[in-house]
Amino acid sequence: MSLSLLSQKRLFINGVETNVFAEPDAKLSEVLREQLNLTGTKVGCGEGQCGACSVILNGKVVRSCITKMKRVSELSQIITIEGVGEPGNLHPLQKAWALHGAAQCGFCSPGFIVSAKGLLDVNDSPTRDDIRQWFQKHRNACRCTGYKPLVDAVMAAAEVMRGDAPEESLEFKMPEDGRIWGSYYPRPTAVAKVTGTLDYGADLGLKLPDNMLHVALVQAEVHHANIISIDTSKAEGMPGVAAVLTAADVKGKNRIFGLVQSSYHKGDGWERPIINDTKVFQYGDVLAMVCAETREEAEAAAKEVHVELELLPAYLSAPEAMAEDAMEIHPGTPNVYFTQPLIKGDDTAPIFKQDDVAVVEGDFISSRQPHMPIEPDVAFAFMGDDDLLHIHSKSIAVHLHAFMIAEGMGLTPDKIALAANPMGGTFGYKLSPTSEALVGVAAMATGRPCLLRYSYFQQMTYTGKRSPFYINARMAADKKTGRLLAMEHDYSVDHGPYCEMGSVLTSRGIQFIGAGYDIPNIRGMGRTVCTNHAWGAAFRGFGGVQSVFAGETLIDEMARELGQDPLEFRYVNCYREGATTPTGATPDVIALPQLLDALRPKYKEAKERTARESTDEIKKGVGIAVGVYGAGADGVDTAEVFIQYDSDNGVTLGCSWEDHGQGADIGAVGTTHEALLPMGIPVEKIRFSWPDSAKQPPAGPAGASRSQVVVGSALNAACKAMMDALKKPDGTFMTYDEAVSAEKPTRFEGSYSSMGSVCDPETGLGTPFVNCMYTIYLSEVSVEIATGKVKVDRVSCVADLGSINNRLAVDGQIYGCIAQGIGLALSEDFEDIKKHSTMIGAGFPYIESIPDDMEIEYFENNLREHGPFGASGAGEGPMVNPHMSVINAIRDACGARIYRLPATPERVLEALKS
Ligand code: MCN
Ligand code: FES
Ligand code: FES
Repeated sequence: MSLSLLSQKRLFINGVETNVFAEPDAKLSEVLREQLNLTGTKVGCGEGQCGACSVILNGKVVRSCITKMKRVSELSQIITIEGVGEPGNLHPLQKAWALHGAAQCGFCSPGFIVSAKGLLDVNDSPTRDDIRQWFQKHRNACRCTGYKPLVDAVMAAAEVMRGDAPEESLEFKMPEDGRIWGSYYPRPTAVAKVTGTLDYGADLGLKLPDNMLHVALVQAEVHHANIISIDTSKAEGMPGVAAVLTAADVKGKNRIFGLVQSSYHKGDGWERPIINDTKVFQYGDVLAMVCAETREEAEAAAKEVHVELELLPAYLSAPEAMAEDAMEIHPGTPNVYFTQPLIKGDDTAPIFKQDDVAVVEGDFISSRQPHMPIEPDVAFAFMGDDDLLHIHSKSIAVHLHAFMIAEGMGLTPDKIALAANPMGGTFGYKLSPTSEALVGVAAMATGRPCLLRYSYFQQMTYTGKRSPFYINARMAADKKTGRLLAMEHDYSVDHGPYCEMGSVLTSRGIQFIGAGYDIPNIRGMGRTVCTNHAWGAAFRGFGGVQSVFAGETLIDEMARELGQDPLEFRYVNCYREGATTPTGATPDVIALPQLLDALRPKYKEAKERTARESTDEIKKGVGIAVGVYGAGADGVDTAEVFIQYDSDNGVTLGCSWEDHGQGADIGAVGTTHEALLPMGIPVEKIRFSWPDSAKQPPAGPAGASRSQVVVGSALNAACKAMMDALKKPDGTFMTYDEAVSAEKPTRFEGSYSSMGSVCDPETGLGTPFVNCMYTIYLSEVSVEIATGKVKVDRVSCVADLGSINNRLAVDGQIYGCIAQGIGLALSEDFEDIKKHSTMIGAGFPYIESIPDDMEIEYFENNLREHGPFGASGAGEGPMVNPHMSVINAIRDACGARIYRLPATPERVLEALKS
């Protein structure tokens, strides 16, 4: 047994003298969180790269995850978020954070607020640049907000603290008409987020009883292999070990269902093991799990599990896995397991041969963008006294996940209560089950609560990624009229080894390459390819991002080929009455001409500015990109919810709208408030509840930007049912007590189904989305010609997302998408496991790479027929094209055309040469 040597120190934590007993090498973050219960300090990367764990130590902002206790001297003064302010007594920074929508998922908020306090303690009048430099220096990273709202919040708080603005300027002012729809009402969870009192998964894990076991994974460090043997005997005898589990301990089929529905899909969808039994399919696959009393004991024992493997060839890209001599990764299923053709209009081959036709063509490779939420994956499970297996995780699809994992664990979905914890961002990776089945198996095998926290390395290497598309595409346009005539494409999707959502993703190519433009004739083919790189997961702008890369490059190049202005060429060809989408559908609204009209003056100004400021060393340019994306899942998309009338005449929302951080709380509360306006229920009495598959009916996943539209419509239906039942003859509504006395119901159900049709498997034609989001971005960039380094100077967005429920939420969605789009364009990747398995290594965009100069203009006159109060979605539409405005701006600045993402300095230099 290892000796634990402690040192005792007297510290002043948040002004209170506290005796702390800790090992000299213990991390300050762990002591604060695990010994002193100060869980407001969050741990993200655990490696000094995200600043989530920031505290003030003797007047200096430090990252507590890399601060060892031996460096914390006796009588040190430490300020954590708990010492900054608390609910009911908020610090101006915390008020400003809530008011400016600076807390989306909120996981980074305590660290940022503490860091900002550190700045204001030494500089009470910072400029925006001072603030940006401070956050850069202290490595405060945010994946949700695009940073601008954070700088706004610090500026506003500083003004109040200096006495230059009244304290009330940090309070939301209720609109006079009492409506919050369309307002900047701060989200209901904001106060908990900015005070660090919201418990995320790791915080809840600390609240589990003492008999809780920690799970450590034994994972493959190769990409493809046969499993020969696994020896657990030594690990089983290690201190604190309660169980070492292998595939043999999984009670059911030991597979996670990959949601295969179509007979056109080869393979049955049951390829993904919970614990791998016969083969390793990708780096990180789980070979065994150790459950032990402490995390350290579990990890120590996991190192002693011995695995014998027979290495197989690793196919780390679609072309490699498609090679003729490549073996089947899942024996019996070809590596190309799904194809989706598109046949629209006339045969395209003759059109491309005509003399009066201009043709542009390109080969594109998009990146394996990692999601990089600040909070790494975390889950726990326990057997409940209700005879259910309770699993708490970052699930954004609670009912779907129960269904996907149940059979593999030997259960039926109704025996699982899958709950979504407050979470620190997912951006779609959590549309896949990650650790749910693992903790479920561990709890079933040991009979004890089991907790699994991924390290950031595990987050990077063992969660899904954006699937790279390999696209060849060409477009033809009439040289005289400048009208698009035809398009052809052929693309392969590297979806990693597991098929979940692979076919849906592949269909996105036919739906969105060329979307936004009236292209009458198209021939295309997409295919899904099984490889041994990281499995493909949903990622914001799923398939749209890759499609727009090809589509908006060709559009831009075609404008040049025809000698036309890129904006005007788009204006001529974009959707108008009579146009059809790539899959032959009628656009839900005609939005793009209006957006381009609005952009034109900004574009002209930007062109003049970049021409004026460009030098031989630093070339400046302007890029435009059009984006269209569906709000809702393909075809018929359904949600069920209920509303409970509470005894204080408020309501509790029974909807499983999962909150990644996008704002399910304000989405559901804002929609319900608007729907129940005639009843006049105050917004504070409309209660969001955290999703749990055992407590709420299936509202469907918080994916596909569907929730505002589909779940919002179901909530609206429930509200109508409530008002119909409770309306009195005089037009007023019964109170709860009156309803009970009159034996009226107090629970009201609502459901909604959208009316799309999935694309035909043989022609690709169909109307998969009846409600779409439209955005156009304009970016200005500077390219350093000597190095190939690109800086984004300014971004404007014009957007038609229908009627807007909450402006703070939607502004935040767009700013966040801009930041992720810049990362996608310039730096982010997950190709090389060694290099790309940390935030910095994978090219995470910190504040210095995101411009402060961002503006958004909304157009709300196109009320959506299929959406509550005319709303469309907001989560993903704004993500499909910001990267392309940057890539097109690079081309405009210096002539370098990028065909492979990201546009690293090396690739820009290479493109400049060619
Ligand atoms: N909204 C609105 N008015 C509209 C449309 C939307 O106020 N007309 C608001 C909604 O109320 C909600 C937000 O905008 O607060 C996004 O709504 P919606 O587009 O319906 O998307 P979902 O709620 O279904 O959220 C999922 C979507 C997706 S698919 C990903 S991925 C994503 C995203 O949202 N991941 C996110 N945004 C994210 N934002 C954060 N901070 N973190 C993530 O992981
Ligand atoms: Fe400490 Fe990331 S810097 S958790
Ligand atoms: Fe910053 Fe989510 S709000 S990471």
